[in-house]
Amino acid sequence: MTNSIEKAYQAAQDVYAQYGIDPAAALEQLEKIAISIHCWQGDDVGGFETPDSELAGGGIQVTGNYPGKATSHQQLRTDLEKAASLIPGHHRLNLHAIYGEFQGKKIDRDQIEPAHYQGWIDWAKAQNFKLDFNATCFSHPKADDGLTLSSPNAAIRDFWIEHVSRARKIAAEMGKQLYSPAVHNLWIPDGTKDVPVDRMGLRQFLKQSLDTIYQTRHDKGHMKDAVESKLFGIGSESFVVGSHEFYMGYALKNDLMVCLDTGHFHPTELVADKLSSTLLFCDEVLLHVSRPVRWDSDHVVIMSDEIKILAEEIIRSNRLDNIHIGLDFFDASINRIGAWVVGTQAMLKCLLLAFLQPYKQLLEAERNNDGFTRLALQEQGRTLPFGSVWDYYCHKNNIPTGPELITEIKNYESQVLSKR
Ligand code: RNT
Ligand code: ZN
Repeated sequence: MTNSIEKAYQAAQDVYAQYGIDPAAALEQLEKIAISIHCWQGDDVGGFETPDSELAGGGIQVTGNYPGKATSHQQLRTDLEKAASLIPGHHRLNLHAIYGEFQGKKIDRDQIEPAHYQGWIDWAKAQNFKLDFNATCFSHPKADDGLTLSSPNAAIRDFWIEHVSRARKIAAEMGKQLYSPAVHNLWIPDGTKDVPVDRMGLRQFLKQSLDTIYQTRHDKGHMKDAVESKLFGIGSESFVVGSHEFYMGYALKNDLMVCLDTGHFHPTELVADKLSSTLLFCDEVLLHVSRPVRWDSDHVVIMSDEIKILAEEIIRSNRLDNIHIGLDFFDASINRIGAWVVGTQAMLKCLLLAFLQPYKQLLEAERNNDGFTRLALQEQGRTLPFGSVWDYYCHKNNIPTGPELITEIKNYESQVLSKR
């Protein structure tokens, strides 16, 4: 097996050499990219506030009840370690506030402290992970009527302002201790099922709440802020307060990042196409890579055309350091470790595929107005032996490929997950 992977890699190197592409250099570049892996695929966005916390309300939904989900910090960490061992490279872990360690106490969201996340920071240090963080403005009685930071009720708004402010502080503490700024992303579920009367009023409330929250600035060496828009959600079909225009405007005026989630736009819009425009006006951007199937369904990321084009745009922008690649999918209907591994590998594979395109020649053809050569090269790029380079990368990192990878995940299922 080893031998055949190496042989295939050598053959691939010869093919790529015809285009002046060096697969070894592509792998070196890929190795430098850290993906922010979301913890919430491991337990269906439930969190551990109470022993039986589960995703509730909030305009998002997880479907499926495949056995073996993590129900404690220990289980989630063990699962993450397993998943990470099957993903080449060094990556980040993205946590939500509901994953704090509350020691069985009822700590409401407006009471969270850095201490509740120290266990994660220590674990991250030991695992060589950097952390990112999110306030959790859903699955809570004070979010039940669908409005949080935009609620006309001042007490509700204040509660969530306090929560988000604390979450940002926690993110700063994570970044400080781990020597890498934590991205704090804010997504709120606010919206209405039916057509609202006062859109402007709700957006004004949201703006006012954000002004209070972002008045406090943290050291950018410790944390960076992002705000995430949405198009519609379950229960917010007719109107979403935090629309794209709302947050684009807010982020530009207040020096924040926008978070572009691939599931949060009209089905024919491509986030890939938004990246170059956004980067011309914003220093940095956060991506939530997901797979919407007809709606914001958060399916496991695969090598779809959309993500391939996104990866090309990421690389061709020449702004890799300014693009934070986060994953945001959750499927409860299949092995959850498998979902993490397949989804994260798919993102990495799309990036590798992008690094392996004959970019120089493509650009030259485009500049020369040689549409045929551009088209032909684009088509050839699709079938170059990229799989051999990926397999070699995994092999070099002692990660099984092909049927062996599936067996490895199934073994973990029978030895660990099925005993839960
Ligand atoms: C929801 C947003 C948000 C969440 C996570 C759990 O539509 O995409 O990013 O999925 O915060
Ligand atoms: Zn998202």
